[in-house]
Amino acid sequence: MTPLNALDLVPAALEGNRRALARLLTAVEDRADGCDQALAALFPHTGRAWRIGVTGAPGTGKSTLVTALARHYRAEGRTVGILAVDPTSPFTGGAILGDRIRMRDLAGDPGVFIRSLAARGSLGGLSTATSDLARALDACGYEIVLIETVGAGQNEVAVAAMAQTTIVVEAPGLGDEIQAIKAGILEIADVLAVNKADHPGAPQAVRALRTMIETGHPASRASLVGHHGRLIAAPAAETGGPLWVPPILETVATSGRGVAELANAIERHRLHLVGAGELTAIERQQIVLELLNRMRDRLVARVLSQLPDDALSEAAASVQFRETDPAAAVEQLIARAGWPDAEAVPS
Ligand SMILES: Nc1nc2c(ncn2[C@@H]2O[C@H](COP(=O)(O)OP(=O)(O)O)[C@@H](O)[C@H]2O)c(=O)[nH]1
Ligand SMILES: [Mg+2]
Repeated sequence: MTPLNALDLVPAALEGNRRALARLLTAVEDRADGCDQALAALFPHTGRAWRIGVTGAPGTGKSTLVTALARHYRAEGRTVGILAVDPTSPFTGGAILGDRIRMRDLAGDPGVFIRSLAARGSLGGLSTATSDLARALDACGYEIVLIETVGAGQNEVAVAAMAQTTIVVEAPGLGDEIQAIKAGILEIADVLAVNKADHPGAPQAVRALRTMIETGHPASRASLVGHHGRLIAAPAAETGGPLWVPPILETVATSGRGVAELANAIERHRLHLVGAGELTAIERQQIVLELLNRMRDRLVARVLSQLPDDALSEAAASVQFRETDPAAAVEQLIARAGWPDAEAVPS
């Protein structure tokens, strides 16, 4: 039953057929035949979902928090799509029993669609696949799309580039609280969740984060002003609207404590973006990044398709033995692929 064209699955998926959607997502992830046409057919139906990225170090409780948020939104009657970009995701089955039980009722809920992506595809493509899948869920009527990624390396930046609200999850008891906060992660946080707030180290983690926000957040550098003893953001020069200072919320994902407040912070952030007129600009910026990403993926695939299978490892060997430098090796690969004017390709 495999040789169906992905495009053939679109009408049923749009009508809410979960099996069709599941197969469609697999086809998209596998870049199967008809996948681009299917995505093109889905595209006019997108733009309604609110995409929430959830990122942070392994073990901070992202998957549990995503489950708790999904349950919260379901109680409000909203439909939820979940994308877990995490090979160790309990959504994939690698969970301990308690976590699996917590997720089981979600998995049986027709208003929830859960998909985990293997972080395979070493030649990039993961963020493209993720945004394609998020769009498919959006098109098929899921009002909230939660995207979980492990905050290790490029992932957290990629998730921020496809989410409208990015939650950075921290947890006490993972060693040095601040060490878990990598450079740049605060810049992408719209909301900070200190999860495992049942742990005695939670207040300390909150304090550490607050200090980092107050000293390091772009908003504070630009224009935080004292107001009734609290720091508030002065109007941003570019937009004329108020700057958003990421709130810090304590949560216990396993019990649901603080989850309503977290959802409330997400909603306030959404209203902020809409109210400040920033949504359009942010979306434009995200699309620019997406187009660049897709262009890179396409060009790399095109060059590789015009080279013999071992060309890349040959080039790597030549770099390894100091016969060629990496930049020159790339120029040679591009030229060997018969690229019209290899020299003109900017490095
Ligand atoms: N005590 C406590 N444990 C939690 C909490 N949230 C998650 N956990 C546990 O922490 C472990 C890792 O959670 P998981 O959601 O898989 O973390 P992830 O790697 O960030 O996705 C699991 O055993 C959870 O049950 C919490 O708020 N309090
Ligand atoms: Mg996880």
